[in-house]
Amino acid sequence: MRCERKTMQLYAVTDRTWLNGHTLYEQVEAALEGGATCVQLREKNLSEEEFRKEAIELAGLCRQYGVPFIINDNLDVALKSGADGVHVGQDDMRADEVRRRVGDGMIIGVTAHTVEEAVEAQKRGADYLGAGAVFQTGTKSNTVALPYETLQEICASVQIPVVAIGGITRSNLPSLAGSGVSGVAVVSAIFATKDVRAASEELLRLSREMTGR
Ligand code: 3NM
Repeated sequence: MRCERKTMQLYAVTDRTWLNGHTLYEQVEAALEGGATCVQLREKNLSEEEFRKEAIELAGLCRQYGVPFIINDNLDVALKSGADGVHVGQDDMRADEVRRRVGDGMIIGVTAHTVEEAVEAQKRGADYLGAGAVFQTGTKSNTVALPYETLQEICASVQIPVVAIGGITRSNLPSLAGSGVSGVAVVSAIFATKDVRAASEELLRLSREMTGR
């Protein structure tokens, strides 16, 4: 398996909205120090050149910590930066097309909102699924609200790990217990905090309790 369940335990997804005077590199390093088990670089407004430069730096950082580094959506950047994988949404390229482009070694993550999308993504070669939005979030617009039961059904319908995303905080994280998710993917509950390292430590502890690992 290209993606182990424990890799999904605390998946930190970047967002430069909340840099708070720090660089993204510093923030990601703090998240890694706090125990993030996977990092995704999610950039919606950078030029290709800046995106690639940032990706190369962060790929090196994550390698030092032995943590997989995933690029959101941009295959070229993923391939040119030495990233470990790429994450695509339902409106992006299909997993089998991505696989043809990136080869066998890379992790492919796919966002799924329904059982059908989940099963299809697994069939097409996805290594893990992101399922959300499990709670209301202001971080991403147009998210689809995913009831707990649907999350449970998605987890039961595939063999690959499923990571929950969307609006996850330290207070609502425990309520994901029993859903079958392998962990949580988090943007603001890590990066919008003053102490990114402490937030990651706390979320990792809660995520482990939630999955019983
Ligand atoms: N994808 P926060 S929700 C990037 O539902 C992303 O697919 C989502 O940010 C989905 O942890 C989301 O701050 C944003 O709520 C998650």
